[in-house]
Amino acid sequence: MPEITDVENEFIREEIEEYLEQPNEIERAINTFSQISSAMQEIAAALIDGDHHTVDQLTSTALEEGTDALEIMDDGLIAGMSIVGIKFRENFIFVPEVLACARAMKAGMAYIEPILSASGIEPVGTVVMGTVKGDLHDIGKNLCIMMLRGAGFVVHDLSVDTSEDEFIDAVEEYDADLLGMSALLTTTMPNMGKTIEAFIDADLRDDVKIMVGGAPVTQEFADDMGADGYGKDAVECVELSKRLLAEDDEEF
Ligand code: B12
Repeated sequence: MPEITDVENEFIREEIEEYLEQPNEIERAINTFSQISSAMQEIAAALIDGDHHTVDQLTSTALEEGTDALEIMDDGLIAGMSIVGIKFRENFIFVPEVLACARAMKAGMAYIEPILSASGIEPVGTVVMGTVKGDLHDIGKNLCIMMLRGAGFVVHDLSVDTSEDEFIDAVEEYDADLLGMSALLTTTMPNMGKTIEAFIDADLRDDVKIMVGGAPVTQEFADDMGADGYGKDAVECVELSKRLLAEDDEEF
């Protein structure tokens, strides 16, 4: 089992020691950061520090040196954001600090997105994606979109705070095969179910496969609200989209 001393980056070691209190979260953080390269630890540290200039520069350098875009996304950016999430939850930092971290995440993603999107594959399906009404979190949704585009899907991004009608109109306008909804707040999660009901009321439920995700969403919640699928991260989002599309083809 790795120890805190196995985490090479001093800033990250201090963050874990100072801000993480739950034993399972400490263990997970030590496990993650002891296994990732020093360059990725530096990106994560700059993200946790909310330093978008450094994230920008380190991401660009890592790509020039041949680091895989997915490795930077998972080991640098998402790993860093997991510490930010815990500090925010425990009130060690507040909205302005989290916004600085989100800005740093976007600075890194600006390099990653074109790489993941430039697969040049024939479009495999059309997806409409949005964060549900009342919810302004878009980082996870944007990661899913990036990965979906990289896998050859055409994605129409409805951004955040998306109403039921906006989802319905977009699915009809783009003749989408799939609808993906994201929610990060327990208070906005029910809006996914309400949107599904709106599709039923509009007699459009059978025209589109609906998938849901976001940190508080679970498979059980997805089943209860009548979604066709749930994915825990962006990689699962792509796998799920392919699976739902294949099921759709079998049905017709
Ligand atoms: C960044 C952040 C913010 C930023 C958002 C910036 C932005 N542009 O997105 C700001 C500062 C604006 C913010 C505001 C608020 N936030 Co906030 N925020 C976060 C934080 C720290 C990180 C979220 C994040 O980006 N995670 C990283 C991404 C990569 O992960 P992800 O979103 O889960 O996405 C992945 C998967 O879930 C999945 N996925 C996501 N969507 C989808 C969709 C589909 C279809 C599929 C298949 C998969 C999938 O794939 C993604 C990639 O792997 C979380 C903490 C946390 N642990 O989640 C709190 C958190 C979500 N926020 C919280 C709160 C309370 C708020 C505020 C109410 C705070 C306030 N008092 O104002 C406001 C609400 C604003 C609003 N109306 O939406 C709480 C929610 C608590 C709850 N029980 O609901 C959290 C959990 C923090 C906490 N523990 O207190 N926040």
